[in-house]
Amino acid sequence: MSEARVTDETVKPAPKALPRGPTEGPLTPEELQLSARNHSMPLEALRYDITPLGLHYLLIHFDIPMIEAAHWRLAIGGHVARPLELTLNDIRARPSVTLPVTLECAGNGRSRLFPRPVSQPWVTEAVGTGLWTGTPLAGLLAEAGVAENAVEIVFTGADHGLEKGHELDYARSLSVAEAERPEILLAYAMNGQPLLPQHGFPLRLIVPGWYGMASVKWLTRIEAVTEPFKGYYQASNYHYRSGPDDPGEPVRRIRPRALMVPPGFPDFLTRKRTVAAGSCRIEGRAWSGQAPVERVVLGIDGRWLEAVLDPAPGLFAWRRWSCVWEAEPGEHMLSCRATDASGQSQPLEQNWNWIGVGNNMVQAVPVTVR
Ligand SMILES: Nc1nc2c(c(=O)[nH]1)N[C@H]1C(S)=C(S)[C@@H](COP(=O)(O)O)O[C@H]1N2
Ligand SMILES: [Mo]
Repeated sequence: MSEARVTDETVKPAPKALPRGPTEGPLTPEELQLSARNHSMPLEALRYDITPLGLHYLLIHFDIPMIEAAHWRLAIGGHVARPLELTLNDIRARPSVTLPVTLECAGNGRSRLFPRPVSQPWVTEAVGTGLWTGTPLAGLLAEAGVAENAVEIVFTGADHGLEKGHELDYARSLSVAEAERPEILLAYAMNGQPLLPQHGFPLRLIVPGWYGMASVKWLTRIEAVTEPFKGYYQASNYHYRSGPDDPGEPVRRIRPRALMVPPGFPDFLTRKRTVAAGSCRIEGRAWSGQAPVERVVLGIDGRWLEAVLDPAPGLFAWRRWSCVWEAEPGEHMLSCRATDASGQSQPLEQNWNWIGVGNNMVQAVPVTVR
């Protein structure tokens, strides 16, 4: 057998170095590589209350770890009275809860920012609603006995890699009070099936209401700590920063957003929509991690119509909305805008920040009516 040879034809250097900060330039090869690995939810899947397996978005920083359930253990330790080591069967034998939860990546909307922070270049569809089954974290924390002086609980995944020169495991923390909220799950099933490898098999955290980074996948360790956790994804990444030197505010709960099922049919390359003239029902979903969505309006060339909201399938899941549009021939711009019970609404202009998180600017969908 001849030895494989690496030649100039097979390996080409990247055309230029990755820009260090936001860019006004075209998409880089690194962004293309990330977006091919981490897919979004095709917007036509907004038709489902529960996103079918395989259509939910994915965000994986490093590699998907391959874990065999038989050899896997969850360690619960640190400042606890009774450290635990549990098998998947131990966790499955505990009280279980099934909850529809809308997850959204904090970077959703990033590629619509100008200048564009160079990272996973989401457009608007890094969202999905899973029906998650697991055991409430609070029960296990009570069993382990979190020490009085513990301030946070740290969750560590089995995946490992480099970020800006730091070598690390993916890990995030929650304050003890937040971790004890009853809806926080250690989930082993999604839509009635064991977790798929890419969604965190065999066990992941689900933190309803928070942007996706909090819901640590491939969990291996849960630790009570007496000092605030300073891990990269907690202390350095996931902050709303105005520039590289601004420490910023941590990213937590999901800001309100409404999206529509793209009306009519698309052009293959541009995705531009064509709709038949006449009564056209526009529908979509709206969610917020801060308070229930109370209102959605559909914008037609800057004129706003009130949409009808269906009941939400759960406290932490998106709501369907719909509205009838009398479509007249010509070129139109449709948009939709959600407002939640805390009074927060979506901005009409970009929500710019250094790493491109929390950009919930309203969606704009150009449509040709004929
Ligand atoms: N261990 C681990 N957990 C993780 C991540 C990761 O890369 N590693 N990505 C986080 C981010 S940023 C998001 S948005 C969600 C995505 O979850 P999903 O891929 O199941 O949709 O997982 C979170 N949990
Ligand atoms: Mo994310």
